[in-house]
Amino acid sequence: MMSEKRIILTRDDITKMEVDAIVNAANSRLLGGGGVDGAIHRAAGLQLLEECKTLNGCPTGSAKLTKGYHLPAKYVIHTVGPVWRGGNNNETDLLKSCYISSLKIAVDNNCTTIAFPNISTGIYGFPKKQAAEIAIDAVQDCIRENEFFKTIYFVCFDQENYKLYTDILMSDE
Ligand code: AR6
Repeated sequence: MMSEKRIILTRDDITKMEVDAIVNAANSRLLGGGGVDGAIHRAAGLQLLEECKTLNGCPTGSAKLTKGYHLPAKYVIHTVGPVWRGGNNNETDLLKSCYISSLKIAVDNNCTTIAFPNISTGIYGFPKKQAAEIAIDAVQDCIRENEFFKTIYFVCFDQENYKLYTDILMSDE
Protein backbone atom coordinates (compact mmCIF):
# COMPACT_ATOMS: atom_id res chain seq x y z
CA MET A 1 0.00 0.00 0.00
CA MET A 2 1.30 3.41 -0.93
CA SER A 3 0.42 6.55 0.97
CA GLU A 4 -1.14 8.19 -2.09
CA LYS A 5 -3.50 5.74 -3.74
CA ARG A 6 -3.39 7.57 -7.04
CA ILE A 7 0.33 6.77 -7.49
CA ILE A 8 1.06 3.27 -8.76
CA LEU A 9 4.54 1.81 -9.08
CA THR A 10 5.03 -0.88 -11.67
CA ARG A 11 7.88 -2.77 -13.30
CA ASP A 12 6.98 -2.92 -16.94
CA ASP A 13 7.58 -1.83 -20.52
CA ILE A 14 5.94 1.60 -20.84
CA THR A 15 4.88 0.90 -24.44
CA LYS A 16 2.36 -1.64 -23.08
CA MET A 17 0.60 0.79 -20.74
CA GLU A 18 -3.10 1.37 -21.35
CA VAL A 19 -3.30 4.95 -20.18
CA ASP A 20 -4.34 8.28 -21.64
CA ALA A 21 -0.70 9.35 -22.04
CA ILE A 22 2.73 7.83 -21.70
CA VAL A 23 5.73 10.10 -21.24
CA ASN A 24 8.76 9.70 -23.48
CA ALA A 25 12.31 10.47 -22.29
CA ALA A 26 13.32 12.07 -25.58
CA ASN A 27 16.14 14.32 -26.77
CA SER A 28 15.73 17.91 -27.92
CA ARG A 29 15.46 17.03 -31.60
CA LEU A 30 12.42 14.80 -30.94
CA LEU A 31 13.34 12.52 -33.81
CA GLY A 32 13.75 9.28 -31.89
CA GLY A 33 16.79 7.65 -30.29
CA GLY A 34 17.74 4.72 -28.07
CA GLY A 35 16.35 3.55 -24.74
CA VAL A 36 12.70 4.18 -23.99
CA ASP A 37 12.50 6.68 -26.87
CA GLY A 38 13.48 3.98 -29.36
CA ALA A 39 11.01 1.52 -27.85
CA ILE A 40 8.16 4.05 -28.06
CA HIS A 41 8.89 4.93 -31.68
CA ARG A 42 9.09 1.25 -32.66
CA ALA A 43 5.80 0.44 -30.97
CA ALA A 44 3.94 3.55 -32.18
CA GLY A 45 5.04 3.24 -35.81
CA LEU A 46 6.39 5.69 -38.38
CA GLN A 47 3.48 8.09 -38.10
CA LEU A 48 4.85 9.13 -34.72
CA LEU A 49 8.12 10.23 -36.32
CA GLU A 50 6.17 12.10 -39.00
CA GLU A 51 4.27 14.07 -36.36
CA CYS A 52 7.45 14.66 -34.34
CA LYS A 53 9.11 16.20 -37.40
CA THR A 54 6.47 18.97 -37.35
CA LEU A 55 7.24 19.99 -33.75
CA ASN A 56 10.60 21.73 -34.27
CA GLY A 57 12.19 19.99 -31.31
CA CYS A 58 11.77 20.72 -27.62
CA PRO A 59 14.03 22.46 -25.08
CA THR A 60 15.40 20.54 -22.09
CA GLY A 61 12.89 20.59 -19.22
CA SER A 62 9.89 21.17 -21.51
CA ALA A 63 7.38 18.78 -23.07
CA LYS A 64 5.30 18.41 -26.24
CA LEU A 65 2.31 16.21 -27.10
CA THR A 66 1.67 13.84 -30.00
CA LYS A 67 -0.84 11.13 -30.68
CA GLY A 68 0.00 7.54 -29.67
CA TYR A 69 -0.73 5.91 -33.06
CA HIS A 70 -0.23 2.12 -32.66
CA LEU A 71 0.38 2.36 -28.92
CA PRO A 72 -2.38 1.42 -26.48
CA ALA A 73 -1.88 4.92 -25.00
CA LYS A 74 -3.86 7.69 -26.67
CA TYR A 75 -1.05 10.25 -26.47
CA VAL A 76 2.69 10.49 -26.02
CA ILE A 77 4.08 13.41 -24.03
CA HIS A 78 7.68 13.88 -25.15
CA THR A 79 9.88 15.52 -22.56
CA VAL A 80 13.60 16.20 -22.65
CA GLY A 81 15.52 15.40 -19.51
CA PRO A 82 18.89 16.94 -18.66
CA VAL A 83 22.15 15.15 -19.40
CA TRP A 84 23.93 14.64 -16.05
CA ARG A 85 27.05 16.82 -16.08
CA GLY A 86 28.13 16.50 -12.47
CA GLY A 87 25.18 18.20 -10.78
CA ASN A 88 26.09 21.90 -10.99
CA ASN A 89 24.41 22.57 -14.29
CA ASN A 90 20.81 22.99 -13.19
CA GLU A 91 20.14 19.26 -13.62
CA THR A 92 17.81 19.05 -10.61
CA ASP A 93 15.52 21.91 -11.67
CA LEU A 94 15.47 20.74 -15.26
CA LEU A 95 14.47 17.21 -14.29
CA LYS A 96 11.75 18.52 -11.99
CA SER A 97 10.54 20.73 -14.81
CA CYS A 98 10.15 17.66 -17.07
CA TYR A 99 7.63 16.16 -14.64
CA ILE A 100 5.79 19.45 -14.05
CA SER A 101 5.61 20.31 -17.78
CA SER A 102 4.36 16.82 -18.63
CA LEU A 103 1.66 16.93 -15.96
CA LYS A 104 0.53 20.34 -17.18
CA ILE A 105 0.20 19.06 -20.77
CA ALA A 106 -1.74 16.08 -19.44
CA VAL A 107 -4.21 18.40 -17.68
CA ASP A 108 -4.55 20.62 -20.77
CA ASN A 109 -5.43 17.54 -22.86
CA ASN A 110 -7.72 15.87 -20.37
CA CYS A 111 -5.39 12.92 -19.69
CA THR A 112 -6.33 11.65 -16.24
CA THR A 113 -4.09 8.56 -16.38
CA ILE A 114 -0.43 9.04 -17.22
CA ALA A 115 2.67 6.84 -17.07
CA PHE A 116 6.22 8.13 -16.51
CA PRO A 117 9.50 6.36 -17.21
CA ASN A 118 12.56 7.17 -15.07
CA ILE A 119 13.56 10.22 -17.10
CA SER A 120 17.32 10.87 -17.58
CA THR A 121 18.42 7.79 -15.61
CA GLY A 122 19.58 5.75 -18.62
CA ILE A 123 21.70 7.17 -21.42
CA TYR A 124 21.65 10.66 -19.80
CA GLY A 125 23.32 9.33 -16.64
CA PHE A 126 21.34 11.10 -13.89
CA PRO A 127 21.97 9.38 -10.51
CA LYS A 128 18.98 7.13 -10.01
CA LYS A 129 18.23 7.78 -6.34
CA GLN A 130 18.29 11.55 -6.74
CA ALA A 131 16.15 11.28 -9.89
CA ALA A 132 13.60 9.10 -8.08
CA GLU A 133 13.30 11.62 -5.24
CA ILE A 134 12.79 14.48 -7.69
CA ALA A 135 10.19 12.54 -9.69
CA ILE A 136 8.18 11.46 -6.66
CA ASP A 137 8.28 14.93 -5.06
CA ALA A 138 7.12 16.62 -8.26
CA VAL A 139 4.23 14.20 -8.77
CA GLN A 140 3.15 14.26 -5.13
CA ASP A 141 3.19 18.08 -5.06
CA CYS A 142 1.06 18.17 -8.18
CA ILE A 143 -1.62 15.73 -7.06
CA ARG A 144 -1.77 17.15 -3.55
CA GLU A 145 -3.15 20.39 -4.96
CA ASN A 146 -5.03 18.80 -7.82
CA GLU A 147 -7.98 16.38 -7.88
CA PHE A 148 -7.73 16.03 -11.64
CA PHE A 149 -5.54 12.92 -11.97
CA LYS A 150 -7.00 9.43 -11.49
CA THR A 151 -3.77 7.43 -11.67
CA ILE A 152 -0.14 8.33 -12.17
CA TYR A 153 2.13 5.37 -12.90
CA PHE A 154 5.86 5.25 -12.34
CA VAL A 155 6.99 2.60 -14.78
CA CYS A 156 10.39 1.17 -13.87
CA PHE A 157 12.21 -0.95 -16.40
CA ASP A 158 15.22 -1.91 -14.34
CA GLN A 159 15.31 -3.53 -10.92
CA GLU A 160 17.50 -0.81 -9.39
CA ASN A 161 14.97 1.94 -10.13
CA TYR A 162 12.09 -0.27 -9.02
CA LYS A 163 13.77 -0.86 -5.65
CA LEU A 164 14.59 2.84 -5.18
CA TYR A 165 11.02 3.91 -5.91
CA THR A 166 9.64 1.20 -3.64
CA ASP A 167 11.83 2.35 -0.75
CA ILE A 168 10.94 6.03 -1.15
CA LEU A 169 7.20 5.43 -1.57
CA MET A 170 7.07 3.02 1.38
CA SER A 171 8.94 5.44 3.64
CA ASP A 172 6.29 8.08 2.86
CA GLU A 173 3.52 5.91 4.29
N1 AR6 B 1 9.82 1.10 -20.80
C1 AR6 B 1 10.06 1.77 -19.67
N2 AR6 B 1 11.27 2.24 -19.32
C2 AR6 B 1 12.30 1.99 -20.18
C3 AR6 B 1 12.13 1.28 -21.39
C4 AR6 B 1 10.82 0.83 -21.69
N3 AR6 B 1 10.54 0.15 -22.82
N4 AR6 B 1 13.34 1.21 -21.99
C5 AR6 B 1 14.23 1.83 -21.19
N5 AR6 B 1 13.61 2.29 -20.09
P1 AR6 B 1 16.76 6.26 -21.41
P2 AR6 B 1 17.41 9.08 -20.81
C6 AR6 B 1 14.15 3.03 -18.94
O1 AR6 B 1 18.18 5.94 -21.73
O2 AR6 B 1 18.39 8.65 -19.79
C7 AR6 B 1 17.46 8.29 -25.96
O3 AR6 B 1 18.39 7.98 -26.97
C8 AR6 B 1 15.62 2.88 -18.62
O4 AR6 B 1 15.85 1.70 -17.83
O5 AR6 B 1 15.70 5.71 -22.29
O6 AR6 B 1 16.42 10.16 -20.46
C9 AR6 B 1 16.78 9.63 -26.20
O7 AR6 B 1 16.54 9.85 -27.57
C10 AR6 B 1 15.89 4.15 -17.81
O8 AR6 B 1 15.61 3.93 -16.44
O9 AR6 B 1 16.50 7.87 -21.38
C11 AR6 B 1 17.79 10.57 -25.62
O10 AR6 B 1 18.81 10.86 -26.55
C12 AR6 B 1 14.86 5.14 -18.35
O11 AR6 B 1 14.01 4.40 -19.20
C13 AR6 B 1 18.35 9.84 -24.46
O12 AR6 B 1 18.17 8.45 -24.75
C14 AR6 B 1 15.45 6.29 -19.11
O13 AR6 B 1 16.53 5.81 -19.91
C15 AR6 B 1 17.58 10.13 -23.17
O14 AR6 B 1 18.24 9.51 -22.09
